[in-house]
Amino acid sequence: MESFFSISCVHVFSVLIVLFMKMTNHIETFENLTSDKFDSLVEQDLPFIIRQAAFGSCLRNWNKDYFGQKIASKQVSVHVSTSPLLDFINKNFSYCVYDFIEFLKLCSEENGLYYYLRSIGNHSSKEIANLSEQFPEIANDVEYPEFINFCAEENCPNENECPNRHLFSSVLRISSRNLSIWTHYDVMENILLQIIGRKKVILFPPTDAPFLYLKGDKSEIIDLEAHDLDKKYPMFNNATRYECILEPGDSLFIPSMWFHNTKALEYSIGVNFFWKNPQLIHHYDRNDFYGNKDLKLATHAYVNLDKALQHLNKLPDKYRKFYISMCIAKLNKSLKSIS
Ligand code: AKG
Repeated sequence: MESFFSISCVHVFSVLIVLFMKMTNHIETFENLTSDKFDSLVEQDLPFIIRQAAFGSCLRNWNKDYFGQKIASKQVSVHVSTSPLLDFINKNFSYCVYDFIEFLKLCSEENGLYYYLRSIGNHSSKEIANLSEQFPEIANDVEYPEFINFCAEENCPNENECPNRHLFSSVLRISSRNLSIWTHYDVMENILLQIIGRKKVILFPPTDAPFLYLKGDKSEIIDLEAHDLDKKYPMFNNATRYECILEPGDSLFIPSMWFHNTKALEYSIGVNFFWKNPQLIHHYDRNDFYGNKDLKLATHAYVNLDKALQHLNKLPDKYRKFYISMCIAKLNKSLKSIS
């Protein structure tokens, strides 16, 4: 009986491991990158972790005492919620303004509320987040490793031909323990540098869009760890999950259009850097302050698609069904022609 019980346990355990391996894809980790290696990895369009790269003294100096000396009374606008699962679609948080040092205290203690700073421009949401502009006192603590190859010119006149990368934004992110950010995609590539605490990141490739119950760039599925997700979201089973845990000093390359969700396993401080794709310089929306507005041509396409559906919806069902299927066939043909 006892041996039957232990054999069954081993069996269940192996099935669970196999299921976990099937569901979660591996994210590769690299150290000592050269710029050629970094370029070739970025080209692959897969997330990857970089261990212990030279991101400057932030990795040694940043703590509460240091911030107390440098930016104690700087005012910051912060998301505050009674739920650790921030939900942008249903807005289960409010924005509150604190002195930086007061915010750090609240954010790092367990007090029944969850806090999240995503730094923004000085003039509310009409400016791009940039550490040098909003946090000049600590900005030099963050350096960019050479392999990223950021352009040294602040306002490079020739962004679409220049061989270097062009920084779009540098964003300070501070979260309470257990706080998670809604699943979303960004139109720009970025590196998420983890400085204090551990953070879990779950990603899905762009091809998973049909399985993620999207509203714009955000998924309706808020708790990715819930056990009964398939009841409410049956198509989510088809998604291909990539998952990793970032330790302090690790950074993660997040390709553009990859869905991602982060959960701070501990009180957490990080910075991320978005950069522009030279081929898309003229396609970005000028009012995009977050790196997540759809490309202008895609927005036009959505508007026209809505118009097309409005036209077809005026027809009787039989004809509407026929013409919508014709449109889908056209879209599928176009999709198949992309390698
Ligand atoms: C991003 O890097 O685009 C994120 O959404 C990161 C969110 C976070 O870790 O706070």
